[in-house]
Amino acid sequence: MANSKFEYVKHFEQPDVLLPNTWIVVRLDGRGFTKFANKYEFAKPNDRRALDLMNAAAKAVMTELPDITIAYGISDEYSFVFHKTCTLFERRASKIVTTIVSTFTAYYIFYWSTYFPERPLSPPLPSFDGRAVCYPSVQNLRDYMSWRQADCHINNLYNTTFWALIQKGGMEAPAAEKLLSGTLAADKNEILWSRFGINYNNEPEIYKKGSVVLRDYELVEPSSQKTAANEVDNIAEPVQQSKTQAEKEKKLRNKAQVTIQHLDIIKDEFWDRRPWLLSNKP
Ligand code: DGT
Ligand code: MG
Ligand code: MG
Ligand code: MG
Ligand code: MG
Repeated sequence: MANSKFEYVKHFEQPDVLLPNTWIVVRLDGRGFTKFANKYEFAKPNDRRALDLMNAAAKAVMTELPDITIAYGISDEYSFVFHKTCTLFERRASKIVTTIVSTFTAYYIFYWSTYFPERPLSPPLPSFDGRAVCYPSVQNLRDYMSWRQADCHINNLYNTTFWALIQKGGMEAPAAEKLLSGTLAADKNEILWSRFGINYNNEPEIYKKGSVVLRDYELVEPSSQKTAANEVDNIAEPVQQSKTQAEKEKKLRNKAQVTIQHLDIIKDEFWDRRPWLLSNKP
């Protein structure tokens, strides 16, 4: 059948395929959540309900999209990682990003009443922006994940100290800000301990480390994975999986429960114990 005379408009669509053989990270972030958090009176500096809601939405996204290898969330943001061999939507950036962001937003709103039963949502409703970035090496990907977790730590230590000075110390915000300006981590730990008897190490892991969402497979003993390469600064390129290993992993992945944990993802141990996360797939 002849094409309609209108069909030429299709040629205006531009390809947006993400670079092959690279790790894809989709990061979403709440739009205007400073205002949103005030509207719904989120606890400061951390609202456990708000974080649990973010985690519930991320878990739902991971369950619906088995291509996602791992996800990491802090504050109003979440990063979703796709293996470098992933071929979801032919790696078209806009399809991947919009699917993740709309699925996440839909579940955020769906689960809202579970976590905030006494505060019904009213417009403007929560929304999220999203972007996809390609990382060519395991080192780059791990540095990305480390960057987000380091941010979590830096922000949380600052915010915990800042709000202790205000809520427990009766300080005004500008004075607290001035006191903290130029301080190092050790200074903030000292302020928390000497003024408020707070040992930062005992703060909840979810606040200090953020949230890792992953499929719960059998863990590898830490010692059996230790190689000389892991002990130097550079992260070794991971091992190649055989075809049977890859098939076995796929089966496990489809059966595995998605779990949320609050672990150190900067150190090697996390990745060494879960070699399937970064291994080369045939
Ligand atoms: P954006 O992303 O450019 O549209 O603007 P915002 O306002 O979302 O800024 P962003 O994403 O840099 O920072 C996240 C904001 O969300 C930050 O102002 C604090 C707020 N927020 C996130 N989690 C919590 C929480 O647990 N408690 C409170 N009180 N606020 C939170
Ligand atoms: Mg932002
Ligand atoms: Mg935001
Ligand atoms: Mg943010
Ligand atoms: Mg369609």
